[in-house]
Amino acid sequence: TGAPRTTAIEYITEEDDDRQSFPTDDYTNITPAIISKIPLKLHLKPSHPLSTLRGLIESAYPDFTHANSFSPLVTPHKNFDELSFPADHPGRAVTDSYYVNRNMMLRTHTSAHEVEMFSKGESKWLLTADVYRRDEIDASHYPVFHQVEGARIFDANKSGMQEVEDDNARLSSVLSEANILIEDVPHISPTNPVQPEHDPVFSELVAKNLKLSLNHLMLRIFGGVAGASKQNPLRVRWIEAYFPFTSPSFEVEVFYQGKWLEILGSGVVRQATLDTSLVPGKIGWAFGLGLERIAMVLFSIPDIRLFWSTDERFLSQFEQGKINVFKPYSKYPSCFKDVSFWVPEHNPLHENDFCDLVRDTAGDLVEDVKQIDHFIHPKTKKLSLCYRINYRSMDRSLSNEEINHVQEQVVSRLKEQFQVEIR
Ligand code: FA5
Ligand code: MG
Repeated sequence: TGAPRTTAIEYITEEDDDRQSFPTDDYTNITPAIISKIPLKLHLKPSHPLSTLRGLIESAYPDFTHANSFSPLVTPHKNFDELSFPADHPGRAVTDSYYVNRNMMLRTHTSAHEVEMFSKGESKWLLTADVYRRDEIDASHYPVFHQVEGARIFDANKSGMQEVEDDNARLSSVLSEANILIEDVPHISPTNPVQPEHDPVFSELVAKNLKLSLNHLMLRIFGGVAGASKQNPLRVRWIEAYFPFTSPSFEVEVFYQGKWLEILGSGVVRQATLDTSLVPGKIGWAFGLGLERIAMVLFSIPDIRLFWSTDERFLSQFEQGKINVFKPYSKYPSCFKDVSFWVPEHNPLHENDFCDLVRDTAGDLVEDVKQIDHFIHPKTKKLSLCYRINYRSMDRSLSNEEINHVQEQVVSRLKEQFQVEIR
């Protein structure tokens, strides 16, 4: 894309003032707007809803190691290869992930740290962190969000499996008393197979432990606020899924406020991951859960940008450890601007490139971006696109002048970086 090719990228590392810089190359697509999010660590900000939710999840796993200060800069090897992603997986593309350069990227999921954690000898752990994905712009998508990864491994032998069975008995008895209704799928099936390296009996026991453990977590998170009762139990639905680094794999959805809400991905850890971690003779599970979507429904937060607000009218409403309903202070008027242009044949423009340019120019003043027109000129075969950018501040009224100015900057950067011809 249009990022500078020669200057180094600087960012502030975990050890506060320690600046690191990286050379850029043809993969570089990280923008200043994204770099500015790295030091914010909302999951650790006291009283922030994301921090409260992290704490609530950690309290459900008191005997697990809790890690939450891993740097988001990882190698593509760590984010993808260590987790058995194929070489041609779409997630690797510069259109989908943020690269500092060919050898360094922003993690797209917390699974990037699985091998690191297992290699340290950790057998029960949670890891919370910010993750980065290039995506569309609307009320539920933001290029930075937060995940909690959880994992547990056991000895793949008789005594390890006894440990699993004991834990399963304990969790089953807790759940049998609770107002929870679970729609299950088989632990193993032809479309969600046991790994060839695994004893199917062990794999089933571990998958069952994963499900019991997460059903218990859903009860911890939603049981209180959902006001579950015998007549109106909390509904949790298990679905077969696919991830390159687990098999069998599952997704979990929770029925909340009349809708099924996707909560997490999970599964029995691929043996290749444990082999790479140099922990032989183990079998276990992992899950990865997104914090924002859960926090939006728990705290009634209507727009994902609000998590990044520095407005006291937002921040002062929350208290660490407490789940309360957010009261919107005001909804300011929105204003949209359209931009239409011809895309040059030699320089195709991906929708995520356009969204990043808008995000980098307008920051959180942009509420959503939609493509409203797309056509190919019958004679010249040239592609024409029209995007509608919806501007709205969450904190104040915007003047027409201010929005026009931002829009002019969007247009001029578009011309400069992508050589488009404005219509
Ligand atoms: C993953 O990221 C896997 N690493 C999860 C996993 C871990 C599977 C361990 C197996 C074992 P996925 O892309 O589906 O999977 O994201 C996991 C969760 O993150 C989703 O269920 C959702 O809650 C959240 N999530 C994903 N994309 C977004 C987004 N753009 N905005 C907010 N939350 C998101
Ligand atoms: Mg998913």
